[in-house]
Amino acid sequence: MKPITSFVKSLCLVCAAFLLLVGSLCVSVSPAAAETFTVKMGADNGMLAFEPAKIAVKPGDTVKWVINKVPPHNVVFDGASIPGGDKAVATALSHKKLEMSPGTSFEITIPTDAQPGEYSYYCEPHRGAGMAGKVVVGG
Ligand SMILES: [Cu+2]
Repeated sequence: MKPITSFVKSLCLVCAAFLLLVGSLCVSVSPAAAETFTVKMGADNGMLAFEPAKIAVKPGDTVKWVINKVPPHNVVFDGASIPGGDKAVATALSHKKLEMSPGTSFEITIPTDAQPGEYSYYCEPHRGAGMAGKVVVGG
């Protein structure tokens, strides 16, 4: 009986080691969790600007725009200023509604199939004042 018992014991050890290995592989292979980036609308010093004006994201990440100073603001992408030039994509990324109250926020998730490149946007009422930003989508 003894040899069988030790065989079972070593089999259990092999199983445990295998499970540990599989577990650690799963952890290292899983993709990085999607992140949320916050962009203030209206700089702290009252300038008509997005802060930060340029952010780097990955497909699946979310951008959260928050009204900070000198509202109203909105976020408009147009077909001519995004990779691929697809108007429907630009419209889906935009938040055309003017937001008035400091603290109000809205979020836009970058589609997982978004083309990499620079997505330029602007604030409609303050476009003339140069209130514009960029979301740079990495591959
Ligand atoms: Cu604005």
